[in-house]
Amino acid sequence: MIKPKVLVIDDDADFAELITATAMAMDIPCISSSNANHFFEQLQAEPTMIFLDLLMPEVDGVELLRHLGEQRCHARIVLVSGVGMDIIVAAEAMAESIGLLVAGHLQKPFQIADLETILRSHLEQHERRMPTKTREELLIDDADLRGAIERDEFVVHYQPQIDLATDRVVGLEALMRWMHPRYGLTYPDHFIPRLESLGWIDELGIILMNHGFSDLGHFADAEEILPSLSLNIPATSICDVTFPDTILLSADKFGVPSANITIEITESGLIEELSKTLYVLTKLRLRNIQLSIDDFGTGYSTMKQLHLVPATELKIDKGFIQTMHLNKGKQVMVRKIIELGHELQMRVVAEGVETPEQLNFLRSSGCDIVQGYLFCRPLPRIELLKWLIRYRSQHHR
Ligand code: G
Ligand code: G
Ligand code: MN
Repeated sequence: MIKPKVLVIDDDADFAELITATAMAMDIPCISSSNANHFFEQLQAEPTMIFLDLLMPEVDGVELLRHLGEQRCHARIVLVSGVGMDIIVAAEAMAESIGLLVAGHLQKPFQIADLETILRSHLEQHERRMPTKTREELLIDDADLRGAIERDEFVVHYQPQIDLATDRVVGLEALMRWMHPRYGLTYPDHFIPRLESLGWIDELGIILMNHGFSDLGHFADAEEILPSLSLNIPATSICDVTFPDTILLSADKFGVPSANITIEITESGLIEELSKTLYVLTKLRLRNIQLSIDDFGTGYSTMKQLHLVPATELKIDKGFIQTMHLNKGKQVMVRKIIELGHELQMRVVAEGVETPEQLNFLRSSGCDIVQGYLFCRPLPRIELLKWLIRYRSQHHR
């Protein structure tokens, strides 16, 4: 029996067959179910994508979503339905609110091309993350993590940020990976939460700074202007009053001007800890370190809190960018976030840009800077250097 990667649940045999056949033609093993029992049996095979019909005579799709949420299903979900767009959007929001990953939707009758696009994005997602296993499969114990810090098994990958006005690379986001002795390249979701709960995340921050600042010098040679380096720092580290001195010392050691450093803090972390972090944030800004509100749009900041944060940059969460073609409401949000950022004198960065359509929309909406797989994946230093040289020769002769 094949182990399905894609699972379809739809009472309409024609649609189920269409999705199955299209997936199989793309070499993606796929199985369909028309009833809930069979569907949950197939779920044991841990498919990576699920096409789910919202409206079926016996079970309703929202009920199935709730079960998937309870089972902590990791598959990316695509809602398929003939119901109105407003209902699909509400169902998507509901799925996301219970921790499911929504990859998009298909409104019946849909174009085969749209189905293929979703399936292709699924393939790419998996090629990219192939070395990584699911959270349950990776057994990382605390001693491994301690050893990783001591042996410096961490590597930093960099993803370019492009200024839409000039097409130049103006920034690089540093993203940590762990070269695990047994599992190979391991992504942050497998070790950051653990490091945070062990209280070792500040040590990772220092490793990140030292790698990042030392590498930045190499990138300077490939670019006329020194790009800025964006570092993801958890709000808990920003509560530490010694943080500004730590980062300035490290920057100084590697000759990195403070104006070329951007600290990214997630919107939710920032707002929860605002009273504790304002001291450090103000201190960083006084020394001209840039401050970015990451994953903007996913937290719950109010205008009152937002205008107090001395941020220089707003980073629109990739969740908005990646689904905005499906959702007029998200397009409005993106445009309004850009306006809001500009009104508050911040530059606005969009992350997770994957398609030319997304890029065009962002350009016409006045977004300043873009970042995403459309341009470049996060890459190791040497690979990024090659990319920068190629990009420059293509864009700025
Ligand atoms: O590529 P990606 O899987 O790297 O990153 C996943 C998440 O991990 C992102 O939300 C990013 O903010 C976070 N992350 C990446 N690198 C670091 C890091 O060095 N420190 C912290 N605290 N978070 C990081
Ligand atoms: O820190 P933050 O949560 O913003 O982390 C950015 C995350 O987004 C990293 O995990 C990075 O690898 C990922 N990423 C960067 N560009 C893209 C993209 O175009 N598509 C997707 N799906 N993820 C991206
Ligand atoms: Mn980030």
